[in-house]
Amino acid sequence: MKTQAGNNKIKSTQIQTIHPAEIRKEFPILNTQVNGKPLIYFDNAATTQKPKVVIDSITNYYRNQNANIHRGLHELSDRATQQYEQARKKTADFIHAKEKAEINFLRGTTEAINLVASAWGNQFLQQGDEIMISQMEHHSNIVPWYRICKSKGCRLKIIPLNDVGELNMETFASLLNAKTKLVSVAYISNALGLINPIQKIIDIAHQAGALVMLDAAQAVQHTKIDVQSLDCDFLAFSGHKMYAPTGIGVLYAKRAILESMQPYQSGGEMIDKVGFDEVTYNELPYKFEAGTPNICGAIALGTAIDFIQDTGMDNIQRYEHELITYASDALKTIKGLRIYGENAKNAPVISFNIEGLHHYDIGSLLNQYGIAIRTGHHCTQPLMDFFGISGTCRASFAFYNTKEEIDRMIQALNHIIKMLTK
Ligand code: 7TS
Repeated sequence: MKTQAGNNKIKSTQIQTIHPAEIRKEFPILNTQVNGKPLIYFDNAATTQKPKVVIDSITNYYRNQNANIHRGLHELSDRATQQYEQARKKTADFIHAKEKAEINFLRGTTEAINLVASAWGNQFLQQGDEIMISQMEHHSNIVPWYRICKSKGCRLKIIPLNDVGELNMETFASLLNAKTKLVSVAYISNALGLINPIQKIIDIAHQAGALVMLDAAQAVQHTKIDVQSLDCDFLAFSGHKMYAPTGIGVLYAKRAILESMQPYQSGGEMIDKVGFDEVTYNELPYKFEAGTPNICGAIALGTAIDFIQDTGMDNIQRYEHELITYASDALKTIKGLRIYGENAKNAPVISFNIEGLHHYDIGSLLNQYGIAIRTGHHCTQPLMDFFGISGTCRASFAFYNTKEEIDRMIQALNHIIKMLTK
């Protein structure tokens, strides 16, 4: 596939279908052998593989461009600064933020949620206030809220799930009241692949006077996001789950909210003037980027965004929906296999267990076939408690995966079942 990094005019309408064979050529790691078998990588919800353009962007940065940003008068520093700020603009456009000052480059989703819980929470929460999250959240969207609620004397309220594991929206509405200051939920569940009705959540929460934070760690790589039309107040995501390197992530927030917030960490680029008696802070977005940031990571995130845009999010979504439907139908042919939290519109993430077998054994044995899935609680222990299990097998797909790979997983699972139930 020919990628045209930086060409924003290449849109999904120009490529009608995903050709996995072509896409796969862009991801060198997919040629790797594992245990003497070709790698089948179904752990994309944990982290995605990186295309050549992203790898090249990293190499090129350190070979030709490395310099610290915003602080050098010399040419190299100027170039690095321009590229870093260009990546911020690409990121703003990618989620349709009003302006690039609303994009804060951080390490990832976890850091972004911690920033909001800590900086916003410490400043604006009062004793007796309430924060609402859901039963299906990743620990990164539980623990920061748990901690700030403990320290401020606030109440952490939980949106319960219905029988199949979806958010119970009626109960959600009834739990809101004037004390609810913020609702923080996953756009897409990392353990189940369920897509939450976030527009409804935002609208209902706003009517009750609460702010809304979206954990979009599992959404940005699978669906178009428009923060202005959603009207969410905060949104967090990680570069490494969308074909960019680890160590770079984003906190989006509305300008007025960011301006009202005190800084999170201090030092470096976040200052305006420093004296021993008084310190003033830099303007947005530098106010929340203390110290030398991950310059190369941000630039590579910009390249990953180009790669996604060139492929077309509509095409990615259509193809990934084909994959998840195919996988779900195929898994259901296996006797004793239970899928958790499935509905017709799931993102390409599927969690299952097989009666009488432990998820850990299934995962270890699939590894012998060169197949990488994730097993365990997926950092969602309260969700596992809801289902009364210790964990699941989770297969999560990206648009470089194929139906043939899914067939090979099904064959392997059938072998494993035969072997373990002899
Ligand atoms: N929120 C969700 C919904 C996630 O899926 C993850 C990571 C995080 C937050 C944290 O992201 P980080 O980049 O800051 O670590 N989820 C997973 C997973 O499902 N398997 O490994 C990591």
